[in-house]
Amino acid sequence: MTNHLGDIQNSKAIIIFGANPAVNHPVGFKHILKAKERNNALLIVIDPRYTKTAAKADIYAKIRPGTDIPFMYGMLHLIFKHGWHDPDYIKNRVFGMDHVIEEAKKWTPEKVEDVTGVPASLVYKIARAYATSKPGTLLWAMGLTQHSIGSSNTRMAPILQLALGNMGKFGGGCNILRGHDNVQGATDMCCLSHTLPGYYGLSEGSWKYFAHNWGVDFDWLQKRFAAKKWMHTKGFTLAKWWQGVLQEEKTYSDAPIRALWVQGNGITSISQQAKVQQALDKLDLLVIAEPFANEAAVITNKKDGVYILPTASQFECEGSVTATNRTAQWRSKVVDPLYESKTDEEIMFIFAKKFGFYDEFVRGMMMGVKNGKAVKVKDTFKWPEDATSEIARIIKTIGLTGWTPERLKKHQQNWHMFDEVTLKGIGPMKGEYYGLPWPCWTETHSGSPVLYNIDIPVNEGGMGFRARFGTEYKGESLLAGPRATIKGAKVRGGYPELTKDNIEKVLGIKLSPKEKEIMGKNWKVDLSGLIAKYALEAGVAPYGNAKARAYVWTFPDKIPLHREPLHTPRFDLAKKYPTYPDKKNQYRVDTKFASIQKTDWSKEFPIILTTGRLVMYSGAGIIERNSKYLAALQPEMFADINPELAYKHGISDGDMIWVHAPEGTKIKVKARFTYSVAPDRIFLPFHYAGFMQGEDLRGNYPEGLVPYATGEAANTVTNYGYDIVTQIPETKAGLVRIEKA
Ligand SMILES: Nc1nc2c(c(=O)[nH]1)N[C@H]1C(S)=C(S)[C@@H](COP(=O)(O)OP(=O)(O)OC[C@H]3O[C@@H](n4cnc5c(=O)[nH]c(N)nc54)[C@H](O)[C@@H]3O)O[C@H]1N2
Ligand SMILES: Nc1nc2c(c(=O)[nH]1)N[C@H]1C(S)=C(S)[C@@H](COP(=O)(O)OP(=O)(O)OC[C@H]3O[C@@H](n4cnc5c(=O)[nH]c(N)nc54)[C@H](O)[C@@H]3O)O[C@H]1N2
Ligand SMILES: [Mo]
Repeated sequence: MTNHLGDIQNSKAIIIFGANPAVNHPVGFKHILKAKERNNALLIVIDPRYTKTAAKADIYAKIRPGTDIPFMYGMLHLIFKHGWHDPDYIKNRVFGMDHVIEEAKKWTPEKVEDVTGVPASLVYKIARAYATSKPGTLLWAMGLTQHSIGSSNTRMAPILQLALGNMGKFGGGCNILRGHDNVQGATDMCCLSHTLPGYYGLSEGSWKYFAHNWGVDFDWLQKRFAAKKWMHTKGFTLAKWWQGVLQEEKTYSDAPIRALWVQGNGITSISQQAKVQQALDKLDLLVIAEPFANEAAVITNKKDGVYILPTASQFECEGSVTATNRTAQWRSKVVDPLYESKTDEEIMFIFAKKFGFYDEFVRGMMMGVKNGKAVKVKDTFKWPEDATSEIARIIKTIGLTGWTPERLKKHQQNWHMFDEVTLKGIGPMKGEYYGLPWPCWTETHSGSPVLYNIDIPVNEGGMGFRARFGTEYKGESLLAGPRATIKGAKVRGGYPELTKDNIEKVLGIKLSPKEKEIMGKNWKVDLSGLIAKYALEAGVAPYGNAKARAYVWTFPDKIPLHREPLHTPRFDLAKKYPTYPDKKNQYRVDTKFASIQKTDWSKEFPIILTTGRLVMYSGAGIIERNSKYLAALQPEMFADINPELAYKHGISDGDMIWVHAPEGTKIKVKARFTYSVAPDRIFLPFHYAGFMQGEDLRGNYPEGLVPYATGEAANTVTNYGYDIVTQIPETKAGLVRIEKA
C-alpha cells in the first residue's frame, strides 16, 4: 500500500480492480464507506462477479477475467484524448509515459468492449468520472495478481495513477489490500525464495552484509549450500515446489526434493492439487508445524514419514508484525502455549540445535553497532525484543531503522493517541505516525504514511520515487525534474541515491576523516547511520528522488501488454494477444505458456472458472471449518452458477455437479444459483478440502479431528498457468466443463 486505509477517507474517487473488501477486508471497508458518506466519494468497482463490494458501488463494470490491462488502456486512451491527464506531473516524475500513450491509442472504447465485455459507453463513463474526481485512489488485490499477466497488471494500475498525478497524494495512491495478518511482514522478512530479508538480493555483496550482521563468516554461510551457485540462485516457489519432487518436467536442481517442511501453509490452497497430492506421496519426509490438522496430511496417501508438530497460535506468542499499510504493531501474548504445543520460533530453535547451527542462528540477536561495524555486544538474547532490534539494525532498504521494540511498545500502549485519518499522534505521540509506517529512517523519524509524497518534508514522511535504477537510461535522465522538489529539501529536484562517494557533493557537506572511515558504502549498508542523518538534515530521503518508471527495460514486457489467459474463452484473441513463449528455468523449473495456449481449450471447456473467498472462511479454511458456528454458515462446497447456464445443462439449484478441468481432473460440488456471475462463468470458493475428485478422505484425519465442514478443493480444477515474473498461479482465469452429477 502506498497510502493507508484511513487515508482513503481523503479520496474523492475510489476505483477497485479485483478486490472484494466488503467480504475480505470488512473492517478496512468501513473507511471506504466513510469516504462515501463524509466526502461524497465516488465508488467504482471492476469485477467479473457482482460482489457485496459491487453492491455498494456507484458504478460497476462486469469485466471478463484477465482483461484489466485493455480496460485500463481504454481509460488511458480517453484520459489522454480529453486532456484529463497531469502533464506537469508526468514530465517531472514519470519516465517513459510516451510508450504508454502510444499503446493506449490502440485501445478505443469499442475495442475494449470486444476484449473485456464492458460496454464502450461504460468505459467512457468510468474514465471520465474517475479522472475528473481528484484525488482518486486505486485499490486492488488478488483479482489483478492471480493471472499469467499478474505482474503486468500490478504495473498497469500505478501507470494509470501516474498519468492522473494521483501517486504520492493524500487520498490517492495504490492501496493494495494485503492478505494474511502480517503477510506484509512475512514478505519484508523474506518468506520468499529469491531475496534476503528487506529485499536485499542474492548477490555476494548482500550475503556478506548479512554475514557481517549475523556475526558469522561468509565462508561458513556458503558451506550451508551444497554448491556456491545455489547461494545466488532463486529457490523453488510455493506454487511449484511439487515439480521439484516429481521432476516430470525439466527441473534445475542437483537432486529431487525429498523432504517438505510446512509451517503456516494449508497446502490445499496451492493450484494443481492432483500434482501436489502425487508430490506429497513421493516425499521421504513430510513435517508439518501446525496448530490444526493440516490437510496436507489428509490428502496424501503416504503411510509413514508424516509428522505434525503441535504449534502455538498467534495468541500464544509475542512480537512485532507488519500491517497492510507498512505499519508495525507490537502484539502481546494472551496465554502461554497450550498443552504440548510450542511457538514457531521455539520449534526453529530446536531444529537449529539438532542440526548443529544454533549458535550461529541466534548470534545476530546479540550484536550491536560500534564505529559503523556490527560487533557482538552480549552473550544472551531476549526474545522477541532482540529479534526486533536485529531487524531494525540491518534492514535499511525499506527503512526499518526506527522500529525499535521500545517505540513499538509505546505505540501499542497509546493506540488512543492517534488520528484515524492522518495517523498523526497527539500528546505523548506527537511527531509520530501510528505504527511508524516504513520507511522510518532513524530512531527519531516520524514514519511515512503516504509513499512518494513530495508535498511534505522528509522529516514528516515526505519523499520522491526511489532512484534505484541508475541516473539515466539511453541518455535520458531518470532523476526527477526540477518541479519535483521535496518540500523543504536543500537539493532541488531529483538526485541519486546517496553513497559514501557522492554524499558530500549531493548534499554540499564536508565529512570528517573519522566519519568517512565509519560510513558504509551506500545508504543500504550504512550501519553508522550517518548517511540517513545527513540526508534528513538536508531534508532529503537517503534513497534519492527519481522518476517512476512506466517503461521498464528489464521486464519481459517493457510496458504492460495485454496477453490472453493461457486457457482463453476467446481463442480468436489469443492469436492477436498471445501469451509469452514457454519460460526456461523460472525459479528452478520450466514454466509453460505458449505450448498450453496453442490449443483451443474453449471447445471442450467453454466455461470460465474464477475462484476466490467467502467471509466465514480464510485460506485453505482449516481454522474456520473447525469452528462449529462458522462452519454452519456454509457447510458445503459449492459452485456459483447463473440459472441460464444451469438450465442449458439440466441443472437445478442444489444439484450436485461435476466440474472438469483441462488437466483431466474433476470435482463434485453443489450448484448454487446466483445472478452474481454471468452465464459464461462459474465461481468456486477455495476454502474446502477433505474430498478429492469425488473421493471421501475424511477417514484420513487423525481421530476426532474431522472438521465440521469438508468438501472438494477448488485447486483440484484450477488450470495450469503461472505469472511470467512471480510465478503466482492463474487461479482467476481458467476454463472448465460442467455436467450434472
Ligand atoms: N474472509 C476472508 N478474508 C480474507 C481471506 C480469506 O480467505 N477469507 N484471505 C485474505 C487473503 S490471504 C487475501 S490475499 C485477501 C484477498 O482479497 P481479495 O483479492 O478481495 O479476494 P478474492 O475473493 O480472491 O478476489 C477478489 C475479487 O477479484 C475478482 N476477480 C477475479 N478475477 C478478476 C479479474 O480478472 N479482474 C478483476 N478486475 N477482478 C477479478 C473476484 O471476482 C473477486 O471478487 O483477502 C484476505 N482476507
Ligand atoms: N484457487 C485459489 N487458490 C488460492 C487463492 C485464490 O484466490 N484462489 N488465494 C491464494 C492466496 S492469496 C493465499 S494467501 C493462499 C492462502 O492459503 P494458505 O497459505 O494455505 O492460508 P491459510 O489457510 O491461512 O494457511 C495457514 C496455515 O497456517 C496455520 N497457522 C495458523 N497460525 C499459525 C501459526 O501461528 N503458526 C503456524 N506454524 N501455523 C499457523 C493454519 O492452521 C493453516 O493451516 O491461498 C492461495 N490459493
Ligand atoms: Mo493472500
